[in-house]
Amino acid sequence: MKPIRTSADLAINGAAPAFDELLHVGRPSIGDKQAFLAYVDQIFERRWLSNDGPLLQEFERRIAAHLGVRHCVAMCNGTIALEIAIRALGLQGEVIVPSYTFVATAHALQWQGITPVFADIDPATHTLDPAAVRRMITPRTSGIIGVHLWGRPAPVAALQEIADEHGLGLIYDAAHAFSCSHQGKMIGNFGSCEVLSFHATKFFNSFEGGAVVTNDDALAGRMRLMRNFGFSGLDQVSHPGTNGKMIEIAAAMGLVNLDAVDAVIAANRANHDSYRAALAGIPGVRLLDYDANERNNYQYVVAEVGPDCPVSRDAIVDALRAEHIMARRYFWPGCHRMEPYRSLFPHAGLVLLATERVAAGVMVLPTGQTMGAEHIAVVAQVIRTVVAGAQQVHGACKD
Ligand code: T4K
Repeated sequence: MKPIRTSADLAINGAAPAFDELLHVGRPSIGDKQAFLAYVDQIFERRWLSNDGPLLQEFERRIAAHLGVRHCVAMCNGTIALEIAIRALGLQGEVIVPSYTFVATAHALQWQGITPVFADIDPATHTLDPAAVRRMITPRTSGIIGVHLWGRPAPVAALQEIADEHGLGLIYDAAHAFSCSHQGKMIGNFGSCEVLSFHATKFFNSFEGGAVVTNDDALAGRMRLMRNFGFSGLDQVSHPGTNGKMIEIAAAMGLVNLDAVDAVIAANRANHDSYRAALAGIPGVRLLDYDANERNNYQYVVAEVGPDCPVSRDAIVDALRAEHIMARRYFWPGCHRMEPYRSLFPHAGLVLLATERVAAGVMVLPTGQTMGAEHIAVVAQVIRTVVAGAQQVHGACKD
């Protein structure tokens, strides 16, 4: 590994990159390959590839048990799971969501002719600000979708209070929050239902996949019908539906990765600790923390570059990428600045001040099973060197 002492050692200034291979945010964490291949043998022997197969059923049972929730309805991905949850709850008109989230949260509404109304976030937590949610309620509002961003819980008690007061549906997008808890209760048990993503880049993956988990028997029943075209018998269709089914090979990957959950958490947690130590003292760069009293998956290493940093977030990200460290600017610039929302609501930014500020300062750094303390020391050293270089320039300008 090249030594990085001064700005001249940085790839952005012409030196060789620190890493030969790209270090990605979202490199999949994977369980035991042999166990997966044994499941593949079973799938081939049974010739049962999809539609409520035995592995799918086992997967759903184990996810529900892991979360302590009555029902897990597994789906082909988290976006379809969101769409089905929204439809099964009968949401319509306007639904309040954060803009500071992956665009799928908003698209799942817009795709179904429902208007996503963006409410601002609390800049300290990056999740919905309940006071902002209240301000966005209109006679057309039918629901709220809270997002447990980065695996950190949305303000569930305050959102439930608002939903009850106004008779609104309440769903959580828990795409980031599998295997996390809030006040000792597993995420998956809040609101009417919660939506999980098992995409390759997630803490826990089934290649692609997702699920809705709920304690509501009737809601679960409706969603099971909806994910399979509404079929309730061989020739019997009793509900409108779509194709949201999870296939057996995905369930197999999920089962294998479920056995690895604690090992992945341990790796992510060690990486998070390494980042905290390595980034300490860099002016204007702050690592978002997890509540040590809760169960966390530590999947996202979120660093905020504040106004007290002498260099911009984008300049740091450019320098990291030149070293082959593929830091991400999740979820910049906010859904409200993406199409179609930018055209539909050109002035949304006026009420999304915290969203805009947070989105402009966040960079997400690589973690997971393929990263270790030695990689993290280099990532931090690049950031430290970029910031120190900018400090020197600022100092020289003042003199
Ligand atoms: N709600 C929230 C809050 C979400 O974050 C998401 C998804 C959803 C809902 C919807 O759930 P799904 O329908 O996806 O189940 C990604 C993912 O596509 C998306 O699943 C995820 N959130 C979002 C945060 O990130 P990209 O465009 O950044 O991912 P992608 O595919 O470019 O992967 C990122 C990097 O990871 C790659 O540059 C390389 C690495 N990678 C990726 C894949 C797929 C690998 O090393 N191996 C791989 O197999 O959006």
